[in-house]
Amino acid sequence: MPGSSSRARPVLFATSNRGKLEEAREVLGRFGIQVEQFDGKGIEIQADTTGEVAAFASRGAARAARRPVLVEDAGLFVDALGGFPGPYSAYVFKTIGVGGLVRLLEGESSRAAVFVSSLAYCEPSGDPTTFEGTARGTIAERPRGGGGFGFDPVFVPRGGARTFGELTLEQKGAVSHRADSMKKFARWYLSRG
Ligand code: ITT
Repeated sequence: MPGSSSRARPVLFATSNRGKLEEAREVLGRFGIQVEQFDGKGIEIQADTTGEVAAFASRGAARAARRPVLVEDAGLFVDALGGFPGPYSAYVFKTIGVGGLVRLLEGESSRAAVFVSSLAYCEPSGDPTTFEGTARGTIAERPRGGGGFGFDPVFVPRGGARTFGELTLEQKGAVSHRADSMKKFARWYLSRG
């Protein structure tokens, strides 16, 4: 239950992405879990799944921090592109950007896509536990909204009309892939006592 319990010590979140950090704080804060940024995500391997990338990085980050850490690897999987960019989303965003992704979909009849968030929790001498969250939706014809980060201006979550970029932090936190994985983590974390 959100707010029913809390841990005194903040959880470290190893990320360099301010948007992810704000979203993690908003969602985990509802559970009474405080989040502190750790600037050392460590090695990001190349792998077919975001889960493998997050799990591997979390081991290195936990050992570097000497404290339990969270690492998230997220990606946008577009159906018409065979799941591309998926685990390569950060690279694709940096290179061709939102406009490039929209151009890749010109003439495609399907604009369906899914955002996946793989969140790995690891203690310095332990093995990672991974939580996965998803958000299904479609890629908009053109970018809309200045909120969020990354591909937010072109992702319309299922059941809505506005892009993630047009939503507030709280609105995105009600439906996003990151909120989904973070809530799964929070329930597990608090249930451990
Ligand atoms: P860290 O590795 O430091 O956490 P990052 O931005 O590099 O930050 P990822 O490696 O997980 O994060 O890359 C995921 C990319 O996918 C990210 O850069 C965005 O372009 C995109 N992405 C992931 N989640 C997103 C979201 O909620 N909204 C928009 N774009 C997102």
